[in-house]
Amino acid sequence: MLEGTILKGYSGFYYVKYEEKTYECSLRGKNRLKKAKFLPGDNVAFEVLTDGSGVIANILPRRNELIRPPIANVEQVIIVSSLNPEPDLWLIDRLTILALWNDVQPVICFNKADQVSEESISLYQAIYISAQFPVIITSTKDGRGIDKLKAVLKNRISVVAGASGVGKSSLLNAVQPGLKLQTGEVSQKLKRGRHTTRHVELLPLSSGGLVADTPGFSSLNLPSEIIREELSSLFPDFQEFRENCKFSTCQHRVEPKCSVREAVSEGQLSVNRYNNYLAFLDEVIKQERSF
Ligand SMILES: Nc1nc2c(ncn2[C@@H]2O[C@H](COP(=O)(O)OP(=O)(O)OP(=O)(O)O)[C@@H](O)[C@H]2O)c(=O)[nH]1
Ligand SMILES: [Mg+2]
Ligand SMILES: [Zn+2]
Repeated sequence: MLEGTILKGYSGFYYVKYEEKTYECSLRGKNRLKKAKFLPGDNVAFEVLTDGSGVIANILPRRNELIRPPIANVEQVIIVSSLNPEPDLWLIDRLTILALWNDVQPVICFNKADQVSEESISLYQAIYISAQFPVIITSTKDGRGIDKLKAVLKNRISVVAGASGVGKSSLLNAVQPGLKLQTGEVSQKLKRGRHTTRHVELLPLSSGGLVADTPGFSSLNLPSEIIREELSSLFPDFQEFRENCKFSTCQHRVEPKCSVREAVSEGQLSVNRYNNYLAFLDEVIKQERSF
């Protein structure tokens, strides 16, 4: 019996990577009867038959399970924004919350660095470094940051996320040219045209690691299970200040002796991050009421 990782499921088969090989596996017996739902990223024990194909015997416990994209055991999400047009900090902050909620490490990637000045790069970089996230500055045109991205992806299971057109697929192609992911015009046209089936798939990188490209999106809901008292725990930069708020249930909005608000007014926390926090808090409260 071997232990491998599912890269994708496709018309009844699962493609399972074990070391440098990918095995086409089927389900037999109880797994097929149960219609067990296996996801890319799942670790499975499988048996190799004489014809070289495999049979999945069982699934190993999951660390987590994302819904969009449906992938298991994701360790980090590369949140890609373009520097030109300006990055959407609202979307970045939402994605970091979703990631942390699912026990996934967010990595912030600002792409298209070839199109803006060093000053504006440092501005955005500073916000997210002080928010305590790893930040990578990239350009697929002049190649900067690609090695850094490659190093971050190495030996981990990652998902690349962000708005449409920010360069997600281009970045993965730059990390590994053999991937030949569709980018730019073609990608746009296909999306608007007839229904395109998009199979979720983990791509093996030759430097080690698995990564999933995702189509861009424009809207994104916060997890409906978050309650208002929990939201600020998904802002790592608030952590050291939260601990000093007078009330342990402080929501850092109007409460007296709130260290988070003090930190914002003293410039120790980003006003932008704080304002997004307040807007997300309203949203979380509305969601709570609708249950
Ligand atoms: N100037 C510049 N253009 C880039 C860079 N990276 C990507 N692009 C361009 O941006 C456009 C969109 O790139 P894609 O890689 O398709 O973007 P995407 O995020 O995968 O988009 P979706 O698949 O629609 O979500 C293409 O025309 C790329 O050539 C970059 O670093 N600098
Ligand atoms: Mg793409
Ligand atoms: Zn507070």
